[in-house]
Amino acid sequence: MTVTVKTVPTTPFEGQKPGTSGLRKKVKVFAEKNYTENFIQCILEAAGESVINGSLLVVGGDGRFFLKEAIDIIIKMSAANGVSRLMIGQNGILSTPAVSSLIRSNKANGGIICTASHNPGGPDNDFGIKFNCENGGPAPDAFTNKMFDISKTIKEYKIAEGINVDLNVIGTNKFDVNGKPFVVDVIDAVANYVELMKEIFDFGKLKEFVSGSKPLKMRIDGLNGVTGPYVREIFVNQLGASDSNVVHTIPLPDFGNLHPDPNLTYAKDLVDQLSAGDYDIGAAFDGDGDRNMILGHKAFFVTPNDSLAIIADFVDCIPYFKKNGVTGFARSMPTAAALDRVAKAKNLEVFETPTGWKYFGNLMDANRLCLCGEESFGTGSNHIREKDGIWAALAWLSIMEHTKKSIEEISKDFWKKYGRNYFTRYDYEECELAPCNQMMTDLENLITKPEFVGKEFSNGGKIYKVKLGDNFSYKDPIDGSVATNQGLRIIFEDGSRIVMRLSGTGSSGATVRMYIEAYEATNVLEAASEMLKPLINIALEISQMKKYTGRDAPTVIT
Ligand code: VG1
Ligand code: CO
Repeated sequence: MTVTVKTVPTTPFEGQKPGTSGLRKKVKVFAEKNYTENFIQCILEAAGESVINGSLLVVGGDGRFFLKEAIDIIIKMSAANGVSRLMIGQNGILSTPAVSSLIRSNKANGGIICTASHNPGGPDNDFGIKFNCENGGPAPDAFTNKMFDISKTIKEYKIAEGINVDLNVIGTNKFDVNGKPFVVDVIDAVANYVELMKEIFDFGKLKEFVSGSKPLKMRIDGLNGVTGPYVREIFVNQLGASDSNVVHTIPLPDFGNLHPDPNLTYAKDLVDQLSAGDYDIGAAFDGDGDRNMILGHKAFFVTPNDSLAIIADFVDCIPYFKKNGVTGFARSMPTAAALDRVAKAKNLEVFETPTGWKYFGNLMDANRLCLCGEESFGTGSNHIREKDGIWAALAWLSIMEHTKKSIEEISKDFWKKYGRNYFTRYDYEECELAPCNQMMTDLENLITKPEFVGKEFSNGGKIYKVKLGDNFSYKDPIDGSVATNQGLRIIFEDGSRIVMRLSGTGSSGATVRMYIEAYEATNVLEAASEMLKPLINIALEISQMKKYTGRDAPTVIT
């Protein structure tokens, strides 16, 4: 059957600017006439030659509301814009790490991921779309800026309405679009990713550890996001865990009304279950499967900063790193510096990048970086070009198996060895945008004045002396590109830090993130909330948080 291509006139929408990780808006916005079509046209035009003539794109999403509609549009528009072949997960399901892996192992030209990640889903909540490049990683700033530019002048989009694919059925669908072949492969969503995990970790050892003579007390929580099928295949089918070890493993369009963000506030059920003391490890992942939270017995919380640093310390117990060697490490700027101490001990390079996984890609491609993470529950390696939740859980199982110790013991040993970077993050979600912008402007003006350096702040018997105040910018060591305005930093003489930035993943209003970090060489067993209280108070005072946000307290404390 020959399908014809239709050119549809359209007009620009305001604000189709991808943020930290793709474009995220309310479902109702994506569902507006031409809204999604415009954005897909921008992606395909920005990718240009690389996605036409003989090209392959991987397409999938986290199962949230509006996924099927969006994928239908992507199929029809890819065909119309000259893409040769699409590879789509069955039912449209693919986790973000799985897309990254599929792009790499199939040498695809890129991929389109339909997700708003950790943002809630359902008809009244969020949807999102992002483009990943041929290295499997999120499109860099230069690419997303190009997309945004196109979105401001777009006049038409192309669509082949006659193409319909049944995403329930695995198989190959062939079409003829104006005389050119167009193929859609609907594939098993988990197989490729599971194979990759089996190459990275020692599944034989892990199976014995998880389900051998003394089965591990483990609770893996998919939060009704995309990881469910991956969790079942890996932990139950491959590692022999029992059904009761895995929960919330069916991807639901509204995540069963859970907020699919694996932190202490939103993954409350996991925290409660672990608190009761029946499990030795708990792990949860976000909507699209790239974030993770790791808890030990009695809900002992491993901060993502420590998790990254501890994995770095034990990198040799993961076969992948033994085989491929260990190059450098990296963390995003707001992430606490525990990792830096491990890098120093191992005599390896460590990079400090802006927030967002896209900034790790070049370093990985240049083989300068093999392990990295963010304080926002993101951990991963150069096995793909996205952070990877299940990978992090398997890394922790490998460390537990190797050390024969509990998660709490492993963490405390680490602090004894390196000291502890106490860390907390306060999120003020969905505040009014204008006053938050004003707060950032005023704070930047204050902290970048020359006389700010050397100023002393005291609270709760502690005195902090300012060493540096700036707005973080980053020059990519590989391609020299510069990212400015990446967050306000106040760094004190003793290495303690206050960092403030506005989130780039919200779908409306402004979310303020305040990050607080203090290092203690020997006093490592205190409660973080107590240890950091003076610095938190100082941060609230300097920023005048309450005045600008109108909030007495944050929405989420990590
Ligand atoms: C947040 C996190 C950032 C992460 C990003 C995408 O961005 O802080 O570290 O890379 O989300 O993660 P922001 O701009 O809201 O602070 V995901 O799992 O939502 O793709
Ligand atoms: Co995510």
